[in-house]
Amino acid sequence: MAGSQRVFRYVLLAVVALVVIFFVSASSGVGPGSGYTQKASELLKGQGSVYEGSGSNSVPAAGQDSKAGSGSNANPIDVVKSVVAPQHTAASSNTHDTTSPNPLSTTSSNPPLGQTAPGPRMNATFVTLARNSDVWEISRSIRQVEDRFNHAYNYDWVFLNDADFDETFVKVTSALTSGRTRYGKIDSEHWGFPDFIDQEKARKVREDMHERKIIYGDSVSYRHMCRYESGFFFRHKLMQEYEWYWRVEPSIELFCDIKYDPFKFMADNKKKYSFVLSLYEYVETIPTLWDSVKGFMKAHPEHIVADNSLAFLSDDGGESYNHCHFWSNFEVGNLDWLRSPAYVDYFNHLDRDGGFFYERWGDAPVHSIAAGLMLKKEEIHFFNDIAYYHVPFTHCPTGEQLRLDNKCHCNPKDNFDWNGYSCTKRFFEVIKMSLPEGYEKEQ
Ligand SMILES: Nc1nc2c(ncn2[C@@H]2O[C@H](COP(=O)(O)OP(=O)(O)O)[C@@H](O)[C@H]2O)c(=O)[nH]1
Ligand SMILES: [Mg+2]
Repeated sequence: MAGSQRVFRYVLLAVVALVVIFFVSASSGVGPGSGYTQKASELLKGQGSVYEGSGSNSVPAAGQDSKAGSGSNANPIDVVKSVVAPQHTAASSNTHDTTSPNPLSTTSSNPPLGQTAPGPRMNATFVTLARNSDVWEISRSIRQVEDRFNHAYNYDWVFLNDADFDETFVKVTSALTSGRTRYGKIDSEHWGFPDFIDQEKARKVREDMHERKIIYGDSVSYRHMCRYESGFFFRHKLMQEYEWYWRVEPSIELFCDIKYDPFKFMADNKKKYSFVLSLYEYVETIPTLWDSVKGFMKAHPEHIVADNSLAFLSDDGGESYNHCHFWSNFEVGNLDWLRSPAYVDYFNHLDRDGGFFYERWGDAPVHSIAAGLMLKKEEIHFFNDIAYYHVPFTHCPTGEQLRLDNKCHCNPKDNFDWNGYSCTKRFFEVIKMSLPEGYEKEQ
């Protein structure tokens, strides 16, 4: 008992001694330890400036010169601040004006928003056919195209309409685009019934298709749109100066970064037409299209190229159409090809047969058949790395590494390519290319 009392007295004495030493050193401005206490209080002050967003030690915003802040000791404090930043309390978290750049962040190979990619640009433009009422749907598409690609390339964007674009459409779309925007009105001769069309016959067709519930079957404007996209958009005055186009429709999505220039890719690799999705056309809308095509092939055998991809379009050497087509709401293509005598003869032949109005021929099979017959196989390109959605189909690139490298956010299970209703597998067979690794898992 006496032993433990002695131990207690020693402990008490030690505590008293420590308290005395502490008071002596804390009350003195000089002497050992003062440097540490000063630094500690400065650090606290520094933290205060992060939390309160005020004071001479406030941190420069990201991108600004950190030397523009306070004194010469600003930088070491900045580092400490950024390290302590995760300890912010809820009450202080809404003062971000002094938040320092994250020292752990890494730079990406994709140019950050607002920075342009080096290198030459092609003579190319985006092109969109739209109504004023499409403004918010096309805005969504533009934002995606800009974020995923064009913020770094700043290509022009041509908007075409059968009516005048209104102020809102122009204001909103030009604010969203990084390149030059141009707005064109379509000539009435390119958007309307040609004089050789029997209006009464066309009206009866629409009534009949309405009754049979064929999608857009009763629509006049949809037919004008399909005919315009088939035969005229590339001849519009605003489009004349370009060699390449990329078609963009309202409400599409792009799921991956595009870290190179697809226009330049097309030019460098001698491509003329491209696609991301392919499928079978709704046969009720094109019952006599292939008859018209056969008539064209007979009238203009000089336009049919030797090394074509007829096998993509027909299973019997051209006797009948298998209804495979590239989905034309996405296209990157060559305008000079569309303006060539071969394509214009083809369009004129089809137009004369009247199927844009007596049936409901879509521009997708019209473009696809032209590409299949009048381009060499190797001039058609499948962009596996451009991930795309237009209701109701998704092209999500096959190949996990590709998706990770390009920051894709599509679910590979949604990929349509290897589905039985897609014609993309057939395209691979025709061009004798092996299917991308991992395709079996997506079937
Ligand atoms: N100016 C104009 N554009 C149209 C008209 N109808 C369709 N479009 C555009 O033509 C493209 C195809 O039309 P959309 O409604 O997307 O057809 P879908 O994709 O086949 O269902 C889109 O870019 C539309 O904005 C129209 O009457 N006038
Ligand atoms: Mg559409």
